[in-house]
Amino acid sequence: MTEQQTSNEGKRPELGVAMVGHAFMGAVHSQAWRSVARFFDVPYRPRMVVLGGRDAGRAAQAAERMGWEEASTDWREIVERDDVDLVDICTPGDSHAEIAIAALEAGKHVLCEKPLANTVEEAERMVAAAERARERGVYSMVAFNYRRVPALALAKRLVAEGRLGELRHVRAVYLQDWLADADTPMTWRLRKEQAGSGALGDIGAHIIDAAQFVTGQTITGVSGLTETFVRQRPSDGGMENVTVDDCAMFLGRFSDGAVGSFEATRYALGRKNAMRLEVNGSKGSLAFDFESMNELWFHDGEEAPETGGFRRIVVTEPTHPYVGAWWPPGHVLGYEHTFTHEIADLLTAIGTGEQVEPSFADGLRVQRVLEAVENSAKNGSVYRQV
Ligand code: SOE
Repeated sequence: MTEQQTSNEGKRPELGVAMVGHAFMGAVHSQAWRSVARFFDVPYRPRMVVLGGRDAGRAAQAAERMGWEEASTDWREIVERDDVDLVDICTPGDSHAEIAIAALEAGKHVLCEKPLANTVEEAERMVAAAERARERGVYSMVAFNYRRVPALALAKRLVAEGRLGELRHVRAVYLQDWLADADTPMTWRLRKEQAGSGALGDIGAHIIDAAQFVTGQTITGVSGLTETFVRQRPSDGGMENVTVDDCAMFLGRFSDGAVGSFEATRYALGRKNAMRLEVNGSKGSLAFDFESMNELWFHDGEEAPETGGFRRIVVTEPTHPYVGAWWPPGHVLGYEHTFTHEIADLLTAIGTGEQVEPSFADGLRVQRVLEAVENSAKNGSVYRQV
């Protein structure tokens, strides 16, 4: 943190923030709202005005614990409040479109958790609302936080600088294992009407976005395969049907000629949050694994073979993306910092009047890939244009 960053803090105007939802994402977003203005020279000081939740008691408890001034059970009232300038949506996907559109129409900036929506149709309506709002100086962003891992932002920089040359392969996996036990109880993430899809939308969406972000290319067509291994799970003393995929795999083509393979699963026993990306180009390669998120592996194909090979870059230098705002080299960052970075970029964009990425339009692009994978999988893995 620089001297200038601390000395400005008191003078910055307040931005009233409301958040809807207070589970895992709510907790990590709260942490980011609390710390962002202390570490980044953002143009506003967020005021954590109100936290929304369905159950009054639990919402009040969460508000107290996470540092929100008050709690409410009515998101419609929240988005209309004069002291709220921005609405942060951390609810399951089935309510994203309704809350985001209402907030944008009420003139509030919106940060919305991923995936943007449960269907392409909802995502299209959200993009239309975001575009109308944009004309009135109201901004929106979809929370693909892994773009703000310093190592992945550095990977993007290396690709954009041409250090990898022409891109040929993208290899992306997102491996978790929290469903590997067939007795793990039912959750909203396994109900299609609430979650939209399973591993595909929950974690597959992250690797789709990260791959497009790092390569600067869009996915133009896919051939997909999905599977549901455990079709019923314990719920309220009985069993309930699982209505989403447990794993999704697909091959994809990119807009500038690269090809990719993708795998998202919650059954990779022993893998907790292995979000991995490898890119091979004509001049170099890079590799990343979130379980070692402060490292990026880089192979410079133009080096002499005697000394070449994958090198581990410890991404903690002040010149690395976002890192200068934090600790001295070698003092590593964690999952929660990616959300602080995301919110820092959002606040800066609101201040400068620029569209921040990933925009709702970027979220829609991911949604179209998800839909194409599902359609392809349903039709015997036939190739589908995105
Ligand atoms: C659950 O699979 C989950 O919490 C995702 O929903 C998040 O987006 C990911 O960052 C971690 O895993």
